[in-house]
Amino acid sequence: MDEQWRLFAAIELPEPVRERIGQEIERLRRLGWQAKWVSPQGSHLTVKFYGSVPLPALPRLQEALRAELARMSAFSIETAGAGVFPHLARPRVLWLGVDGELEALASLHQRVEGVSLELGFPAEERPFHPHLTLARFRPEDLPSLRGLSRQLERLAALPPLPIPVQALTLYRSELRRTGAVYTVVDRFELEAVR
Ligand code: 2AM
Repeated sequence: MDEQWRLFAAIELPEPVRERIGQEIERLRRLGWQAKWVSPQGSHLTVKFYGSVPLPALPRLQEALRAELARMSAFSIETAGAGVFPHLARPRVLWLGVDGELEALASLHQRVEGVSLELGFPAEERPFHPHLTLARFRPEDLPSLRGLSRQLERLAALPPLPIPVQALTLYRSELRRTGAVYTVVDRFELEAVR
C-alpha cells in the first residue's frame, strides 16, 4: 500500500501572534486550567484539513494549489474576538478569532476546496469558521475552567495584531504520544499586492 501522510493547509502566523498565543496559554495555565494546549510556535489558521493522503497524489495537489493561489492577491486579516466550539455550555476548543479582509479569506478557502475537490478530496461539510486554536478540552478538564466567560471577554478585548496572508502552507501532521508534530511540506505564494 502507498505511504500516506496526514496533511492540512493553513496560514502561518507572524511572530507577534504566536507570542500572544504563548502568553495567553501561560496565563490560563497559571489560573489552573487543564487542557491540551497547542504549541505556540506551530500555531496556524487551518484552511483545509485533508486527512491521510497517499504520497503519489501529493505532486498533483501541490501543482494545483500552486497554480490556483498564484492567481489570488495577497490580503490581510487581524486577530479579533475569542470563543469556544461548539458553545459555552460544552467547550471543546478555545480559539482566538479573526477580522479584516474576511471575504478574501472566504474566497481563499473556497478556491482551495474547489481545486481539492477536482482532485477527489471531499469538501468539508461544516461551514468555514476561521480561528486560531489555543486549547482543546477533554470532558475531565471542564471543572478546571474557572471564569471561562470572563477569560473569553478578556481575550476578545486584546488589541488586534495583523496577520498578512501572502502564502498558504501545506503541513504534514504526525501524531505522536506527546502531541501532533507539524512540518512544512510546501508553501504556495499568493500574488503580491502592487
Ligand atoms: P483546528 O484548526 O481547530 O486547530 C491539524 O490537525 C489542524 O487541522 C488543526 O489545526 C485542526 O484543528 C485542523 N483540523 C480541521 N479538521 C480536522 C479534523 N477533522 N481532524 C483533525 N484536525 C482537523
